[in-house]
Amino acid sequence: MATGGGQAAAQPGTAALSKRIAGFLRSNGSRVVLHVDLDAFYAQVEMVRTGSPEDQPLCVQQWQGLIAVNYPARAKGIKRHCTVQEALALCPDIKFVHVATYSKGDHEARYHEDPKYATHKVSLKPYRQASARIFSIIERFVPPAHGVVERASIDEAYAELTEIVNRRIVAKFCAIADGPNGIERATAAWEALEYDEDGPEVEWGPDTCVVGLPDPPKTGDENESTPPERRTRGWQDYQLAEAASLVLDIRQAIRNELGYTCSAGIGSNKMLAKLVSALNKPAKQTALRTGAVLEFMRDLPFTKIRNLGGKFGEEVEAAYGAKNVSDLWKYSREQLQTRLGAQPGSWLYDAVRGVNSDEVVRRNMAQTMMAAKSFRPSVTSMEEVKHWLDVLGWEIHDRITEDFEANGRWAKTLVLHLKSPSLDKSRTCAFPPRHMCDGDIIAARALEMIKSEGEAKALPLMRCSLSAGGLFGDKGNGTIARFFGKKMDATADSGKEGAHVLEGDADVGRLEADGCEQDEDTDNPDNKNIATSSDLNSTSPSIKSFFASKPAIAIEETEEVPESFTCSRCGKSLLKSQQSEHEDYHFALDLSKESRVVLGGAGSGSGGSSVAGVKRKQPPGRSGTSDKKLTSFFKRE
Ligand code: TTP
Ligand code: CA
Ligand code: CA
Repeated sequence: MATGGGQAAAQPGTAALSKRIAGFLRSNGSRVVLHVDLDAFYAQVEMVRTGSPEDQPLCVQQWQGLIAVNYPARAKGIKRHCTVQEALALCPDIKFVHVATYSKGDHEARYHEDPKYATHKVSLKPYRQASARIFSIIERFVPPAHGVVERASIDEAYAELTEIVNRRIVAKFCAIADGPNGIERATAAWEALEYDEDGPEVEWGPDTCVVGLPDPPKTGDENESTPPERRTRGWQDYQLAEAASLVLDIRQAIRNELGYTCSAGIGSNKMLAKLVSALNKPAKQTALRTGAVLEFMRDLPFTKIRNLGGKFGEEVEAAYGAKNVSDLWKYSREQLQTRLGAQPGSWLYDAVRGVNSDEVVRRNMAQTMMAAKSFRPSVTSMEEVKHWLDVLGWEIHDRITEDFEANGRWAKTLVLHLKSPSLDKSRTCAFPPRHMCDGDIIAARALEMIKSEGEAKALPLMRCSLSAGGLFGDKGNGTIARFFGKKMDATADSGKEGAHVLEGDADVGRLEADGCEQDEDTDNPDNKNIATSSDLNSTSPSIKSFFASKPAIAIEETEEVPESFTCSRCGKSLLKSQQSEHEDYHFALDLSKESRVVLGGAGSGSGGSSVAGVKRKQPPGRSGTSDKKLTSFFKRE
């Protein structure tokens, strides 16, 4: 049974005790945030689906590239950028699983024997479905009444755990109140901790790695007592340890119910949780005690911090000749602000001290879905065009049906985009009503639009996409939710990573490099990386309206593209190499929007983010108008 909020026993006097403990934790504790990331995600989905033994090296293949490598294969030296041949040389008994694809006549994606780039189209549906199941488990433990789950990518989530953790602590003491003289005993137990100046002692369990403490003993003896060097003191540690036990439950549920392992980071904000979640991959969880934050960050290259990996990080490096986080400690907030601008300077001052007030945000569902294919070489006959309309039509149908089952909504518009030497144009028509819709009908409508544009102009066709738009109404209580027997949140069961795309959409291309077939983003012909999409959900026509609502989760269908990434904020599909810069852009945008000073996240109510136990009010410089530097970020985009 998932224990989201914890139940206070209904004993007389417990209400007052609950209130007292909750109030104490609010003012003496800190915020607790979780970051979860699945280990070798696509590879695990294929391991479970194919019943592959845990120690069998396995790679997920997309054409000739590897997009996911499981840990046994990594142990043999195989990496994501290896070719199939290189992987075979390193590990002759490696198992390859090609991602599911659509071929002509397929009404849904299948695991084809020998899919070809020229005739098939990648589908990430199995991973979206696995993702939805994982998220529904996390949400069971973090119900919306007391926490927030933010889907950060297809295999990553943040969760605001502060209130849930505090409720669990309250529940623990109130449980003592059961029985004769219960309330006296519960109050005494609480006061013994509350009045202890050093704070409560915390024993870190064997399942949690704690930054700065020795690794847990590997004896596997559950009854063994916690070694003294794995005991600490303090209220923030107490909360983190409580969170660690909850996170262990979540990870075990994912493992037991679905068969997947994941890694997790637990800290006092999103930035820190994410920084530590990959420290002990795979299948481990890591906690960062607030008292250990500065020591942990001291020698960290500052570019590891979110938003400092790209252009902004380069500017900081150029301005200060800094490499590590601690190189930036000697500058005052004002100095950083003078050089970098009021908001970026202030943000940086906080970030290098582990202070970050980003909220965990529940994201809206996508309102548009796109299936796209780029052609290298271009398609030269209408026969071939029809083949692809058929494939794209059935893909859209498959996904829209899946979405209907989960969310009870149906598209209103069908948008066709064509790119040829003489055409770069979108046309829109009504989406076929649900009771008379299938992939052939969608393809036929698309063909009509091409005909009305003029077939000759469409050829040679370089790229073609179909989008289903106007997906309004987040019900979130559809059949998939019922199937799993759980209350699923509307934002989470779309099964996709994202959603609103600003005008952009992704591209598919291909290029042979080093014997490895790769796709190339056609917007970046010089880039050797593969970039494709397939599936973006687009909606908002402008940045403004996009940010007026909470951004939906970006869709991950980076179809045929090992080295692409899809922005979880806006759904744009970009080259991996552009990721940092793109995140800078959102960062800048966020800063300019940040007129509110929201700290502590959902439920913490503490009014300040904290590190090392020191509560901080945000400086006035955090809010305000964008300055020149920010304007330049926007221009870059
Ligand atoms: P990641 O979380 O980056 O990687 P991973 O889950 O495979 O491995 P790790 O244990 O290190 O977290 O990506 C999640 C999935 O996204 C990955 O399994 C496959 C897909 N992906 C791509 O298709 N192309 C890419 O370039 C990357 C980075 C990921
Ligand atoms: Ca992962
Ligand atoms: Ca990830």
